[in-house]
Amino acid sequence: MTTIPVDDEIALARELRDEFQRFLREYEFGMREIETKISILRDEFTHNHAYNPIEHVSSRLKSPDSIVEKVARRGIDSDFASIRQEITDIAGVRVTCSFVADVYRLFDLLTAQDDVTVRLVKDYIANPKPNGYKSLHAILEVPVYLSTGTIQVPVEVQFRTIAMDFWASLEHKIYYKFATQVPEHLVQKLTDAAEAASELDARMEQLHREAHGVLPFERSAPPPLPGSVRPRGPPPRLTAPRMSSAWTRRTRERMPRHR
Ligand code: 0O2
Repeated sequence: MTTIPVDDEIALARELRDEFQRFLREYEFGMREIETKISILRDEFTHNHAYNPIEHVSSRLKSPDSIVEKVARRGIDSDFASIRQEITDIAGVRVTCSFVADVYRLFDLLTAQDDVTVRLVKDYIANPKPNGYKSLHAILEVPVYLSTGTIQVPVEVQFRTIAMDFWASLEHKIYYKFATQVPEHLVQKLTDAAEAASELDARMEQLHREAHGVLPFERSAPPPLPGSVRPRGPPPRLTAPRMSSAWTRRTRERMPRHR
């Protein structure tokens, strides 16, 4: 058996650590690009429409442990090129909106930008998970301009309402408390709670419309163009979430299918 001198081992470990940090930094830059875009949309909305569709935004980089766990779980080769190709949620941004209509509107506005490429859309609002989980997930690619050239970085953006976010964070805590073996009666109660959260979303949006009339973007956007091809420029007017879901569904049909 060949032995590597300790100094060489340390040098190798440092090299690997540096490479991993460089790798993660690319995702951090991509995440910042998306955060900036969302922050601009939020400011522009607030100033031009006196309305803020975003309640809060949070971001996270997947931890090295979590990346390693996913590589092992999915049987992905452990080189950087394979991880880059296969794991698309290393950078994640979560946008919590007031209403479902805002979720779809923000998705439309972000994905209409020329330098944003939509790689995959999973609409768990139109098609909730069996446990009741709802959110609109999109893997978006944005260019990051480095001293060495331009790279395309994937960022997973999750759009949801406050009610969906409340449910998801509680469910996440329960899931971890029971180490994934959640008792059946709690599973059922969680699913019922998801239903209640959806009803609350619908009621609050209805209430808002009764108090304030249509949402600002519904007032100012041009009417939808005929045909199913989505034009560049301002996205079609969304009179109700269902219309937006339809657009998302059409988009998703053109996207690679999720597993
Ligand atoms: P974190 O720290 O929140 O990012 P996979 O990524 O392989 O686990 P998949 O099917 O590729 O799963 O991705 P999917 O369906 O888009 O879901 C990934 C993320 O969505 C999760 O990330 C959660 O954030 C969220 N999510 C999906 N399903 C549920 C659910 O049932 N309950 C809750 N609370 N959140 C969910 P991570 O990686 O688990 O963690």
